[in-house]
Amino acid sequence: MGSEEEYRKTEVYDADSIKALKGLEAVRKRPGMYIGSTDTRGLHHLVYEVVDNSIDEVMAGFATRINVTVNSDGSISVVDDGRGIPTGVPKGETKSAMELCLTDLHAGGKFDQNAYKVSGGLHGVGVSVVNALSEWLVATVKREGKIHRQSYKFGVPDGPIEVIGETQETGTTITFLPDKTMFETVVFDFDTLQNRFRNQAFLNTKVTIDFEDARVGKKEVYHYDGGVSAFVKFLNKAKTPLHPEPIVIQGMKTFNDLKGKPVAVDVDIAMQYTDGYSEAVDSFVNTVSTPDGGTHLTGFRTALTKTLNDYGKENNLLKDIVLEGSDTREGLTAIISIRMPDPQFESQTKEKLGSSVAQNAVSTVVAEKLKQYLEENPSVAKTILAKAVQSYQGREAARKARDATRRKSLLESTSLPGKLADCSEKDPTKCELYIVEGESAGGSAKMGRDRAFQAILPIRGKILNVEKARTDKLLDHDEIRNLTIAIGGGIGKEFDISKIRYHKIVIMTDADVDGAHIATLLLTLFYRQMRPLVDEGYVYLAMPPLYRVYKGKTQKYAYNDEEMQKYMAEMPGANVSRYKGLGEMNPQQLWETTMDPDQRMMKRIQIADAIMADQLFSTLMGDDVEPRREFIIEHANEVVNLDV
Ligand code: 0RA
Repeated sequence: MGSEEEYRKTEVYDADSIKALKGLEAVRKRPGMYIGSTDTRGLHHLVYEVVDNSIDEVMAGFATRINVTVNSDGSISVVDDGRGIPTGVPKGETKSAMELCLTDLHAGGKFDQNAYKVSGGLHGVGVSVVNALSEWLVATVKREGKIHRQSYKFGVPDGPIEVIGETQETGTTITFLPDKTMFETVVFDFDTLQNRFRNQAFLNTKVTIDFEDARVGKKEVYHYDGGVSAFVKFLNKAKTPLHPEPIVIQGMKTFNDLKGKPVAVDVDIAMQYTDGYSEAVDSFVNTVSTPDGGTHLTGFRTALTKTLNDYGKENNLLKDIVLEGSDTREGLTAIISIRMPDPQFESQTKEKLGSSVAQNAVSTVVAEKLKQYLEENPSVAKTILAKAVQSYQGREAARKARDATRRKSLLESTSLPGKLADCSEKDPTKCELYIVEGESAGGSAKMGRDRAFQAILPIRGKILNVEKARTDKLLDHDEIRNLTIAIGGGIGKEFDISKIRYHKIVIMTDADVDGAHIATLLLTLFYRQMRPLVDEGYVYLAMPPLYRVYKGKTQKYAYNDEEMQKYMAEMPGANVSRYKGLGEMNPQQLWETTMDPDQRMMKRIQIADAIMADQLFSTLMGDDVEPRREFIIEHANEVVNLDV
C-alpha cells in the first residue's frame, strides 16, 4: 500500500466512469458468470464476498471484529474495525480508491498487497459485483479522523463521497439490498449464513464475528480460540470419537513454486477418528472452502496412508496387509486448513487447489508430525490402526461376497421388484419414480398416476438407518434392495449414475413427524450411498396439500396455513378439512394435488454445503439423542423443509 500523499483529494468524472458503467452492464447481463448462479446460492455469495473482504483485513492483522446483520428490510450490513477503504484518489487514477473498489470490476487487489487475500477465492469477484447486483448500497468508511459515506443505486454512485462526521475509530461498513430482479429469491437463510461465519471463525482464531438476524431477533457470536481442533470437535458433536482429543498437526514449510520462487505454506490440521463409516475431511485455503479438494488434500491423504502403513508395519499392528487410502479415512473427521500467498486453482470456479507447493508442504508436515504423534501416543495409535484394519477387512469381505455372486444375483437380476409399478416410458430423463409411504397411499398413487412416465414404489414404514450400517449389509434389507434395483444405478462406491432409470425421484410421505422421519431416512440413504443423485438435483420431496377448503361445488387445496386462511376469507362460510395423511386422498385427488406436473409443488433437494449436510445427517441419524432433540426442537416448524 502506498503512502497517503499519493492520494489526491479531488475526484474527476470522465471516460473512466463510462468504463465502469460498461462493467456494471456486463455483470447485470450475465450475473451467473460472476457469482456462479442467481439462485439462493448466488444470493448468499454476495454476502460472502463482502465478508471475505473484511476477513482479509483480519488476516492482514488490521481488524479483529466483524459484525454482520440481516436487517428487517432484507438488506445486509457488514461492519469491520479494519483500516477502512482508502478514500483518496490514487496516483494515475481519476476516482477515489473507495469508488474504484465499489465500481471497477478489476480494482480487486490493486490497492492492497495483502499476501493471504481470500477475496480471490471462490467466485472472488470483488465488492463491485455485489454493488452492480444491488438495488442500493451504502459504503461508510471511518478513517483519518472522519466518517466518509458514498451511496449507490444499481452500482452507480448517487454522488461524490461525503464527510458526515468525525471519529477517532477506523473501519468499513457496507450495507446493501440485493436487486430482486436479478435473483430467483432475495431471502437470506439464517442457517446458511451461520454455518459460513462459524466456519470462518473456526479457521481464524483472531476474528470475532457477531451475527444478528433482525428479522427474527436472533443474535450469535463466533470466536474460537481452539481453531481447527475446536472445529473438529464441533463436527463430531453428534458422533462417537475413538480418542478423546483431536490430533493437531501444525507446521510451516517453504518450497519453490514452478517458477522457482520460494512460497511459504502454513499448515494447520486437526483430525479425529469416530466409530462411524463415513469420511468427513474438509479442506480450506486462506479460510476459503475447497469442496473439490486439490493438492493440499492429496498431500494429506498420501502422507496419512504412508505414515499409518509404516507405523503399523514397524509395530506389528498390520501383519502382512497393506492399507488402502480409504481404509485410513473410514470414520475420520478432519479439517485441512492452509495459508499461502497467491493460491492457484484448477478450474474457473476455484473449488479445487492446483498449487503443487501445497502438496509438498502438507505431505511433509503430516508425515513428520503424525509419526511423532503416533510414537508419543501408542494407545491412540493402536486404536487408529485397529479401525483401519477393520475397514480393510470389511472391504475384503465385501469384495469376496461380491465375487461369490451374492451381489450379482441381488443387483444384476433382470427382474424388477414385485412391488414396483413401473412406467412404460424407457427414457430415464422423462421418467419419475414416486417412493410412497404406506401400502394404501401406494395403491392410490398407482391408480392416480400417469403410467406413461410415472412409476410407483410403495415402502413399508421406516427403512433402515444407513448411517449405522456398512454398505455390504444394506442389501440384506428388502426395502433398500427394492429401491436400489428400482433406481438401477447400484449402491455405495459402485453407484453409477449413467445406469439410473429415473431422473426424478420423488419422496412422497405424510406431512407429519413420522413422514418427515421416513423422508430423512431416505435422504440419508441417497446422500450416503447414491450421492450423485443428490448432487445432480434428481431428488425431490412431494408436497401434498395440508387442507381442502370447500363450499358447495367449489373446492381449493391449501399447502400451508396462510393459504388456508386466504381461501377461507375468499369463500366466506366455507368448510375446511385437514388431511392427516396421503391415505385420505382418493386417486383422483392425489393426482390433482401432488402428482400432476402442471399443478403439483415439489421441493428439490439441494446440498449447498457438504459439511452442513454431513453434520445434519449425523445429528438426525446418529447415536446421540441430545443433539437430535435440539435440532428437532429448533427446526420443528420446518420439519418437512429439509433442503439443506
Ligand atoms: C484497499 C486498501 C486498504 C484497505 C482496504 C482496501 C480495505 C478494504 C475493505 C473491504 C472491507 N473492509 C475493508 N477494509 C480495508 C489498505 C489501506 C491502508 O493502507 O491503510
